[in-house]
Amino acid sequence: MGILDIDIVKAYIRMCSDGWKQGWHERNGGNLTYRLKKEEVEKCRPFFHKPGPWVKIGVSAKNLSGEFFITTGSGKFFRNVEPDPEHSIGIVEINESGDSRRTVWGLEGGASPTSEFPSHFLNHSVRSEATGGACRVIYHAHPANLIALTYILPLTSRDFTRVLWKSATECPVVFPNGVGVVPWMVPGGPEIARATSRLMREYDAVVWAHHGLFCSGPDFDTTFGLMHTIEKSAQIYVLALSAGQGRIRQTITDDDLRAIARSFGVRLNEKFLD
Ligand code: 2HA
Ligand code: ZN
Repeated sequence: MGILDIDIVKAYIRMCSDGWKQGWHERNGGNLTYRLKKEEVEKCRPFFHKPGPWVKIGVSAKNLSGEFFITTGSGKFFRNVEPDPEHSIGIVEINESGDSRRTVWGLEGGASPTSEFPSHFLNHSVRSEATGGACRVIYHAHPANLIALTYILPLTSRDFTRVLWKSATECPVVFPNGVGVVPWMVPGGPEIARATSRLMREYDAVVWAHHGLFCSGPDFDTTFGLMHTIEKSAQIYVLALSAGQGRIRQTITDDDLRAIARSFGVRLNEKFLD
């Protein structure tokens, strides 16, 4: 029995492999963090090593003080997570003031947590607050069709939400609040982290223009499913535009969206409906 036999660690690794198989993680593209439950920390603790030094995150969140996260490593490849977890992922602990982290397992060979750790951290903070502590997963990927849309649609939450809701019938049920859109920004620092987390207060998915998508959720299935659903919807829209040479003959109407919401018992974000 080792740490790699613990269910939550196995589930984390499986999600990395699933994302790789979807083609969303070229080279070192994308990153995944999971906020461990107390009982999961206790299961993993016997395998922790002497903690590394405290390192400032660059942003802070009081509500994450003392939490533990599984994280992918900076510069590490999703493709390598399953064959080489010890070098590709790790577990970090957050300090009392919620502004520093230290490695307690993995990230061997001197690796650091993902370069997008500031964005993951602030997103965990706001999503945890917005969901009464239910949110545990933040997932960033580079799905090609969704990224392609950021070259042809206006970069607004309204434009993206409406196109995605109307490109696959289940979409309004899966993300009834819609999606946020962050304009192009330099990745990897506190600025894009703050811009993303402001939108994550309202949406559980946020597009990064010309870059990728951030999704949040309570567990791996829901969060992976959200990424998958949004990318599939984007793919259908791209296929329809391509096959129709830019002309959409018919689509799901706003009244159709309202009918789906009524039937499935979800509340759609009204500001996106005409
Ligand atoms: O880790 O995806 O946004 C590589 C990235 C940065
Ligand atoms: Zn990225």
